Amino acid sequence: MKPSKVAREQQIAVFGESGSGKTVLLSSFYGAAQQPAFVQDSMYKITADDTAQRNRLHQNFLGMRNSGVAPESTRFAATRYVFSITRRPMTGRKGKNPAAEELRLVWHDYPGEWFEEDPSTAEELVRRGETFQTLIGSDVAVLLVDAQRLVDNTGEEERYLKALLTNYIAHVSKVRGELLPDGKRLARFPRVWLFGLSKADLLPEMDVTRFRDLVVEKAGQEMTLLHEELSAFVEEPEAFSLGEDFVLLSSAHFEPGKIDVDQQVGVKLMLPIAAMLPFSRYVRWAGAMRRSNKVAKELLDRSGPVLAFIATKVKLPGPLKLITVALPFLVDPLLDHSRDKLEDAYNTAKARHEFLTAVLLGFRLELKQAVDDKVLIESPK
Ligand SMILES: Nc1nc2c(ncn2[C@@H]2O[C@H](COP(=O)(O)OP(=O)(O)OP(=O)(O)O)[C@@H](O)[C@H]2O)c(=O)[nH]1
Ligand SMILES: [Mg+2]
Repeated sequence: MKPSKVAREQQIAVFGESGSGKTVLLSSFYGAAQQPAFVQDSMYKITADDTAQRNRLHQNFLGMRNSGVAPESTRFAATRYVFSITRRPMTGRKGKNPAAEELRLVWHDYPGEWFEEDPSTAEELVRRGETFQTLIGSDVAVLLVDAQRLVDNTGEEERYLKALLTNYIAHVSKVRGELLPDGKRLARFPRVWLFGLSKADLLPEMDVTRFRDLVVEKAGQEMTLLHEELSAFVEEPEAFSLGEDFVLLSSAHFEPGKIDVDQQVGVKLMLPIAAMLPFSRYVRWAGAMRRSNKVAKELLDRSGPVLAFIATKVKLPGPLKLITVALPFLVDPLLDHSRDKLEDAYNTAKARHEFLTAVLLGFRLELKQAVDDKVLIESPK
């Protein structure tokens, strides 16, 4: 049995001030996936469902690569991008309904301006609330920290970091009034919030541990406040993490007049982060809750089908009788096994052309690799 369509759709929301690199990140993510090198190596292809978006993203990417021109600022335009991740057509293989194996990624690009300027009218305030509402389906949110601003504030990084987080806090608190007028909390809300260092190429010495230490040291208090502000949206706020996961992101290497899009850091991780990173945590959180708990059920509905699917497919040894029915006996099929075992399972799935299994296991392996490469910190909790 394959995970349902809902379980195969993952959403990610990216927050960052104007100019922090959101559009370039999205364009690089998409453009790189259209490059021959990616297309040849990869089992899957990534396509933007909407034709206009598809063309715009690809154009942005080509403009950077060929002419050294970055895309224009996208003021006030909150946009939702939908990508299909599908099996690449392989010669000699037929049958199989490809749609049944598709994964979808929804990427929410949240306007940076909104963190900096108050809404000028009541309608504008409502619109911001509504846009925020569309993000609620996301499992993961990334808050960008702009390396350029850190460079500009060398030696007094706290000035930028405190101001940035204070902006996020103020914004979120306003939106909450709009979104939860009666104060009722949500079962469904992004529960995993990562910090991403955008333009990481500007700070080549900075590995992800140093990035985390910098944010915690310089803006720890604001981080706690933001945690309180955001976790107040959700039912069962103990199933919520902010500031436990960190990632380095660089969309390209920027030089005067030239943009080298082949030099990326972390961009490819956006898909595994959206599609895999939250699941193991959901299982752990759900396991700590009462069996009848509504949120536990919600968390397992999100993660269970995908993990159970992998577990049954890869036949990893060990106590793998899984999920949904037996909350106290939950086992995470991915974390409890060594990398070698996962790699074996991945290679087997690949050799057997088990597309979805191979892709999902591949995501897990990419995350592990990124942790080893000091590009990603994944919360141990
Ligand atoms: N060095 C470096 N510069 C970058 C990178 N990504 C973006 N930039 C620079 O940052 C500028 C702004 O990036 P955008 O992606 O347009 O910023 P944005 O977050 O979409 O901004 P708004 O649309 O105004 O919200 C770009 O024009 C580039 O000059 C990166 O990975 N490395
Ligand atoms: Mg933009």
